[in-house]
Amino acid sequence: MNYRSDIRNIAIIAHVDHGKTTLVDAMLKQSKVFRDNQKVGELIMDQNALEREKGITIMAKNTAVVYRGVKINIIDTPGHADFSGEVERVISMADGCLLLVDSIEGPMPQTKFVLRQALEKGLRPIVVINKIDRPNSRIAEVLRLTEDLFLELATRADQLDYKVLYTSATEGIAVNELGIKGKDITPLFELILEAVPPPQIQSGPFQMLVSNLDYDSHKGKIAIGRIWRGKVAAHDPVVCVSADGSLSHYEISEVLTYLGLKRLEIAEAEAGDIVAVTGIERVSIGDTIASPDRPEALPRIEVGEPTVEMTFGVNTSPFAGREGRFSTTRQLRERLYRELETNLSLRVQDTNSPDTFLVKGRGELHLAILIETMRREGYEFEVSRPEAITKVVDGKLLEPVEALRLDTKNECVGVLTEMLSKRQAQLTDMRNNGDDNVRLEFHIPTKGLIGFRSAFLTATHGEGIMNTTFLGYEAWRGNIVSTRSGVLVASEQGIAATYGLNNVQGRGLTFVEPGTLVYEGMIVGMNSRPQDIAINVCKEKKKTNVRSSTSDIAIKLTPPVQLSLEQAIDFINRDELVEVTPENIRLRKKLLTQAQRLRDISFARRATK
Ligand SMILES: Nc1nc2c(ncn2[C@@H]2O[C@H](COP(=O)(O)OP(=O)(O)OP(=O)(O)O)[C@@H](O)[C@H]2O)c(=O)[nH]1
Ligand SMILES: [Mg+2]
Repeated sequence: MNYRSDIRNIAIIAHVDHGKTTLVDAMLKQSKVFRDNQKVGELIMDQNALEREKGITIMAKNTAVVYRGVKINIIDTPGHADFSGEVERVISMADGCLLLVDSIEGPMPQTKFVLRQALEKGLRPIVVINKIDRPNSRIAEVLRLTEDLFLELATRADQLDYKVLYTSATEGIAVNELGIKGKDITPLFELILEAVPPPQIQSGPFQMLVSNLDYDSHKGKIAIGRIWRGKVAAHDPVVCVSADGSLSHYEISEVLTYLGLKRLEIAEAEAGDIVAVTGIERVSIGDTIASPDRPEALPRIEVGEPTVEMTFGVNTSPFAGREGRFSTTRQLRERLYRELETNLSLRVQDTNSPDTFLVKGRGELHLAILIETMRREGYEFEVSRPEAITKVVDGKLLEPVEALRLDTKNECVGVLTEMLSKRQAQLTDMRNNGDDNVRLEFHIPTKGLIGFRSAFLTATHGEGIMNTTFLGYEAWRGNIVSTRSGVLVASEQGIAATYGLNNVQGRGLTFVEPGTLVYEGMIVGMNSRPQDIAINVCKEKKKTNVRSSTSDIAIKLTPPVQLSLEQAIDFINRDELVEVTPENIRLRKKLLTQAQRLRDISFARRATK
């Protein structure tokens, strides 16, 4: 077996927000891949609009820098548990990884998940304790906890023999030992060269595993992956081996290599490198591109199963077709199935109803990001409440169960444990981390987590931190009784008026402001009691001959509660939908008229569930 000493392939893995993308910034900036006057800002790799808005990485991405003549291929990954599929998808391209651990938070649930993945794939880890600039960092303890994690997860003795580095990604500083004053990120580059094994290469006919796809309006589909065997050059004939084993013949148009944020055309690339190739029209992630001489498939990428599902349907509200550019069944179906090419842990299924599709993902956020992306592209549609995906094994009904970790204040413990016991959670650990801070750990069925995030944020006044990790499937624990109160439903179509909304506010919270177009069956507020109430929000104050315009002005409405998309899908019950368009997010009853809802006998029964 030969090695390529001119390349290192590393993945950057960690729990959410521990500083992966910021560390990539530091590496890019120091490698001078930008022009001197180029303004690059922060979180350079998080280029997708939603990533920038939310400040999180959603998709794994490649970049590369050259240090002392060695090309370091870097893969930035997301840390949020809902995007774990992205980590699983790209991790096998690397030979080593930087496991980042926040110097205050220490190892968190997703740290464990990604380290396990990395060790299983045989990656050589380097531990990077990040954010050492933070005043109350507790580095010694974090190191000890990280060691415990390795002891728990390592399957071979040599995996315990990892190197440690200390960084401040925001300041662009890395040091090998604490107490040394660092000046730049050089020690990180040196350690990568020393501790990450150079890629092994096989000679022979070309073979590459496609781990990522991109699209360019001129070049068409771009297949990205690691070359495992042989060489590839522009105009080489190749074969693409797809999931069902079928072979299609193509000619490579271009071979591209990464440098900073750019992809540069090169004449030829060799085994061990991570490259992008164009010219393969029909290629999916997991396919092997190989020489026609030996078109053997590499093992396909395996990602974990989805745990949450919801339906996506054609918009059936009275306002359908008004706000979106794409609203037909065909357009919705094509878009959803197209998503499968890149979103590996997503599943899409047709249902009995031709206008409705079942979409399965790794969590509510995973699905919410897809909804938001489609809405921005101009799609309008309606989605149902997310449900945990159950399955039957040996005649037994099973459901997904997750570990839930909450960091909160002492005074919230009572409320939270009560809320969670109704959601069938079992307390597994409780620790006082000094002061007023408590860490609670639970095992909870996924169905009990649906709708919990917003309840948790309300209960902790937005200050608590919650994390979940998938544990596995366990026996079904029975239905959970919904504790959400009833809703206030518009009883007719029109424009919401101050007078009408004032009536609503007498009963609970409003979701719309005066001037909003509403339709019969649209949810305009939350009742403070368990029942749903239909209410005319378009009602104006009766005009009398006496001029009394001031009386209307005198009504002071409390500003409406504006639910974000994630809050909206978290909020609705089974007999409700969220209508999503590029311009609006509306909540509605599935059955729009009061008469229909009353007729639906099971409605009342379901609503109490
Ligand atoms: N003080 C300090 N803050 C840091 C450091 N590194 C990152 N941060 C901050 O931590 C936050 C999260 O950083 P990111 O780089 O987005 O974290 P990430 O690991 O890429 O997050 P995800 O991709 O969403 O999992 C940002 O506000 C950074 O500015 C550091 O060394 N010191
Ligand atoms: Mg990131």
